Amino acid sequence: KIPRNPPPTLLHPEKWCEEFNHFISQCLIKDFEKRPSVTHLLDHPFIKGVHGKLLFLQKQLAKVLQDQKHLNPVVKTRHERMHTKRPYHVEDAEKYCLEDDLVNMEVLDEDTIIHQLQKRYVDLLIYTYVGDILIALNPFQNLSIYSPQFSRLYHGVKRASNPPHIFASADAAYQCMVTFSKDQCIVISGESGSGKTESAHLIVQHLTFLGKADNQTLREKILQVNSLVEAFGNACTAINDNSSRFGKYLEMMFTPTGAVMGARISEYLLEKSRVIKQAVGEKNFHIFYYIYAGLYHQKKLSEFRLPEEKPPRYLADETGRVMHDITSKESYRRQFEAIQHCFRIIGFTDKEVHSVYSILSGILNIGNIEFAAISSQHQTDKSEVPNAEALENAASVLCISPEELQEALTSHCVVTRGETIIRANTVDRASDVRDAMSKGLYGRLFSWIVNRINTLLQPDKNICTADDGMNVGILDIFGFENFQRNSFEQLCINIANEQIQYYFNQHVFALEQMEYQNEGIDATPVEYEDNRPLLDMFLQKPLGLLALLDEESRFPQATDQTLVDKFEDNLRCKYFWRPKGMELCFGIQHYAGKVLYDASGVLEKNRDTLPADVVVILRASENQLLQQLFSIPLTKTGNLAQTRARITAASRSLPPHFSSGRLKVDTLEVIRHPEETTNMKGQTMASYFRYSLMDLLSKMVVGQPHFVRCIKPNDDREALKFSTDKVRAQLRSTGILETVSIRQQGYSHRILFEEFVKRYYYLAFRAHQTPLASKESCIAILEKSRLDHWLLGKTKVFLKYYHVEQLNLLLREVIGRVVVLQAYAKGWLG
Ligand code: AD9
Ligand code: MG
Repeated sequence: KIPRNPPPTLLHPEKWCEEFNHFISQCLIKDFEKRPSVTHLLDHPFIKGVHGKLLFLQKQLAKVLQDQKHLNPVVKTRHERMHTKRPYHVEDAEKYCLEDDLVNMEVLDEDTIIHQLQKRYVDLLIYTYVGDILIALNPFQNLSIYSPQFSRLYHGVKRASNPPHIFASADAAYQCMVTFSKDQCIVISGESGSGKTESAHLIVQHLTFLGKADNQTLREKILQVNSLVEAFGNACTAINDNSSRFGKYLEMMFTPTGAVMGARISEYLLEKSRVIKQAVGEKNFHIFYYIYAGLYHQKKLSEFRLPEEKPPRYLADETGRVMHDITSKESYRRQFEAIQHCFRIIGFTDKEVHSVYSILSGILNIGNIEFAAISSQHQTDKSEVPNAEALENAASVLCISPEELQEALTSHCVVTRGETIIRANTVDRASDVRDAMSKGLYGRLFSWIVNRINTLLQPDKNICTADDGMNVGILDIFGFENFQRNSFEQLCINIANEQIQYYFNQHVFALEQMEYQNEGIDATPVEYEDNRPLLDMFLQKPLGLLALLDEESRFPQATDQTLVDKFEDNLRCKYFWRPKGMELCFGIQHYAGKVLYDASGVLEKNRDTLPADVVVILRASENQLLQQLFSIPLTKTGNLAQTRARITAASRSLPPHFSSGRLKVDTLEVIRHPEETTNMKGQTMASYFRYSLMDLLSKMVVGQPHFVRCIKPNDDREALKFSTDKVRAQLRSTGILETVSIRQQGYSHRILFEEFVKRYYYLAFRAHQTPLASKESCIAILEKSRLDHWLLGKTKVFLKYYHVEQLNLLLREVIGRVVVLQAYAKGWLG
C-alpha cells in the first residue's frame, strides 16, 4: 500500500536521492510522451546493478499513472472553507463571519471593507486576502504566529485551510516557481513604517524553510543577510525607528527541484546624506551607534582612534548635543555583537571586518574635523584645521597621510590653459569636501559589503549554476514619506514608490483588461487611478522634473531658487504647484498624498561631487579595502553590458503590451541615453536614480509578480489601534477597492492553450496519449479537474486566482506519488 504522505526525510536525504528523484520526475513529467521505460531506468547509474528490483518499480509506476483517474477534487464550497479548522483559536463563533478574502464579500463598498479590516485587526487577524493579493496590517506588537510550526502549517496546503498569512504568500510564490519553472517576484509596498521590511524578513524565513537546503550553513547565512545589510542601510527616522534608507531587491536562488542554493542582493539609492546630517528627531545609520558602543565596551575605541570622552559629531542629535547615552545603551552593544556574528556566519574574514570598522571610524573622525577662516593681508577666505587631532585620527585609521588629507580638504586645483593652479578652499568649501568624502566613503563601503555578500552567497557551481536555477525576488523599498521638511531624498523615495504603484496598476488593471479585449472576452472595465501622467512629469525627457534638475545642475551659476523657477516654468500640470510666500518650496500631488518639498540644497545634493583629490589620496591608502573601494568604479548594479543583456532578455518575456507604445515601462527607455549609463563618472544623483529605477524594473518584469500591500493602522505605532481615516486614505491611494472589484470579476491568470495542455495534460489524459494543444484539450482538463467559472479566450485559458492553486494541488498529488516510488527505490538501493 502506498502511504499517502511519504516521510519528508525521503525528499532530500542524500545527494543521490535528490538526483534520482529528479530523474524519475523528468521521465514522468517532462518526457511523458515517451513514457518512462525500463531501458531509461537501466541506463541510469543509480539503477545499474539492481535490475532485479526494476520489475516491481515498473509496476508501481504503472499504478501511479492509473491512479490519476481517482484524484480527489480539491474544490471546496465557501461554506466548507469557512468552517475548516483554524490554527489560531477563535472562540467567538461570530468571528467566523470575518471574511478572509475580501473578494468573497457580497457588499462591496469602502466602509464595509474598512469595517472588515477593523474587526479582523482587533482580533489580531492582521492579514487579509484580496484574491491573490495580501493586505498586511502592522500589528505594532510581536505575534506568536511566525514559529517553525506555522511554517509547517502553511507548507503546500490549500490556502483556504488556514487564515491568511504572509507565509501563505511566500508559499504561493514558491509553488508557482517550482510548478512553472519560472522566476517570481514579490513586491511589498506601503508607506513608511507600514511593515514592509518585517514582511520581507518573514518571507525570507519561510522561503528558507521551503527550500530545505541540505546545507545548514547556507540557510544560516541567508537568514543573517538582512540583519547585516539593514544595520548599514537602516536608521531611525521620525516615522520609523528602523526605517530602510535604501531599496533592496533580494533574490533567493533555487535549484530546479526547489532547494535553496544561494542569494543575491541589489541595493538602490542609499540615502548617503544621512551620514553627515540628520533631520530633527532622526539618527544616523544604526551601524555607527553599534560600533561606537561595541568598541567602547571592548575597550577598543583608542585602537580605532575614536575619542572616548566625547562621542563623534556625526552622532550628535538635532540640537547639536552629542548623545552621551550611546555607550550606556545595552541594546547597541548587543547589536554590535550580533553584527560581528553576522559577519562571521556569512563568511567575511577578520581582516575584512577590521577594515570595515576602520573605515567607519575614519568617517566618524572625518566628521570631527573643523575648519576656521584665516585671513592674511593678501588672502582672505582661506581655511585651516584648528583641531589637528581629529585630522590625524582620521588619517591614521584610514592609513593615509595627514598632510595630504589636509591639503585635499583645504585646497583644490584648477587647470586653466594647461596650467595647474592651487587655490585655497573657503571654510564652506572645505566643509563640503569633508562631507562629500564621508558620503563617498560610506556609499562605497555599503556597496562593497553588498557585493561581498553576493560573492559569499553565490551558488556552488558544482550543485547548479545560477542560469539553471530559478529565483524568487523580494522587493522591499523605502516607503512613501511625508515629513515636516522634505528634501531631495524624499523626492527620490516618493518617485520610486510612484513607479512601484504604476507597476502594480499595470499588472492588476491595465494588462488584465487589455487581455480581455485581445481575447474577445466581454468584461466590464474597472476604473482605476492611473498615475502615469505624474510619472511622466518626473521622468520625461527633456522636460521632466529630473531632467530639468540635471540641466540646472550643469550651470555653475544656478541656485536652488533658479531651479524652482525652472520647475514652475516648465511643469505646467495639476500635479505641481508652488505655494505662495515660500520661495524655495514646491508641492507635488503624489498618488499617496500631497507633499511639500524644500528645494534648498537640492542642486548640490544632485551634483554629488567627490573631488578628484580626495579619490587620489584614498586610493593611495595602505588599507587594501579602501584602495579597492576607490580604484575600481563601483558599478552598483552590474555594468552596462550586463544591464543591457538583462533588459533584452526581459523584453523578450514581457507581455506584448509592455513593448507596445502605450504601456511601455518608461524607465526602460532610459537605456537609450548613453551618456547616463556609459559615463558613470560625473553622473548626477538624478541620473543615477533613473538608472537604478530602470535596472530594478528590468529585474522585476522578468518574474511573475505577487503583491503584498502593507497598511499602517495608526500614526502612533500603537497596537490594536485602528484609525479609520488613516486606513481609508491608504486604501484609496493604493486602489484597494478597485482591486477587490477586479479580482472578483477578473481572471488574474491567463495561460496559452499550448502551455496549459503541456503543463496539466496528464490530469485528464493517459500517459501514452498525445493531446493537441487545443481548446478542446483544455476543456477536457478543466472539466476533469472539476473547476468552474473559468473562461476560454481565443488563445488562452482564463483562470481565477484560486484555480491555479487547485490545479497545482492536483498536480502535486501525482508528483507526490513519484516521491513515494523514490522511497521504495531508496529502500532497495540504499
Ligand atoms: V520604511 O518604509 O523602511 O520606513 P517599513 O519597512 O514599511 O518602513 P517596518 O517593516 O520597518 O516598516 O515596520 C515598522 C515597525 O513596525 C517594525 O519595526 C516593527 O516594530 C513593527 N512591525 C511591522 N510588522 C510587524 C509584524 N508583522 N509583527 C510585529 C511588526 N511587528
Ligand atoms: Mg523598511
